[in-house]
Amino acid sequence: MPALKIHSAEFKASCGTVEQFLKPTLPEVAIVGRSNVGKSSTINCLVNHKGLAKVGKTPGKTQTINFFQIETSGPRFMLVDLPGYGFAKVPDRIQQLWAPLIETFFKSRTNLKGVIMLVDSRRVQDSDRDMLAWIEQLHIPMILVATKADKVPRGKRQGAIRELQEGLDVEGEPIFLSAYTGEGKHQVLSQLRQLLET
Ligand SMILES: Nc1nc2c(ncn2[C@@H]2O[C@H](COP(=O)(O)OP(=O)(O)OP(=O)(O)O)[C@@H](O)[C@H]2O)c(=O)[nH]1
Ligand SMILES: [Mg+2]
Repeated sequence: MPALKIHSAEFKASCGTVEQFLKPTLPEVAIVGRSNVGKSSTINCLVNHKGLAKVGKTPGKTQTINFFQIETSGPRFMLVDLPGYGFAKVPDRIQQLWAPLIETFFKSRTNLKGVIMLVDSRRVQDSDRDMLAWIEQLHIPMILVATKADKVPRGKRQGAIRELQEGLDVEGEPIFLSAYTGEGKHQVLSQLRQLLET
């Protein structure tokens, strides 16, 4: 399937509580993954807009649920940047605020078409496997993406794929994406189109 063409992206809302969630009017796709895995960078890469989602050197940069409205060659939709989970350096106090927020998001968004699940192409952790299993259990369609692909040389790709499959307990191959070089972007946009058109 040809890739989705993105025409524009616009920040709509930043929500720190469930009450602030936007009315579910458009189809939605959420970006999920550990803190610092590259969620915000991936959004900027997919929509060709460098400063749109705020990127951070330290984990825990995104602490609210951020909605971006995306105009495309196909359907208009909402791309949703979630706070990351499972990074030891983020204080428990903050993680305890995020977990219910993310859980309510998944359970209440009737218009959620799917999630783009991000894992670091160099290492998976138990929290990744838990999150993936939970999304599957909720029957939410998923695009699995391995981020920071520029850090894994071609010669090490097969090994990295096997490690990811074993660590996450999945059979399919993740799409290797680099927000820096754009590798894998076309594939993600193609799967995104499929997700939105089904
Ligand atoms: N090498 C490399 N670094 C990346 C890539 N994508 C993101 N990064 C870096 O990883 C760090 C985290 O990126 P973010 O996009 O803020 O990650 P996040 O998942 O949104 O993080 P939180 O909001 O804290 O959950 C930043 O220093 C980015 O520059 C990539 O494709 N390649
Ligand atoms: Mg972020």
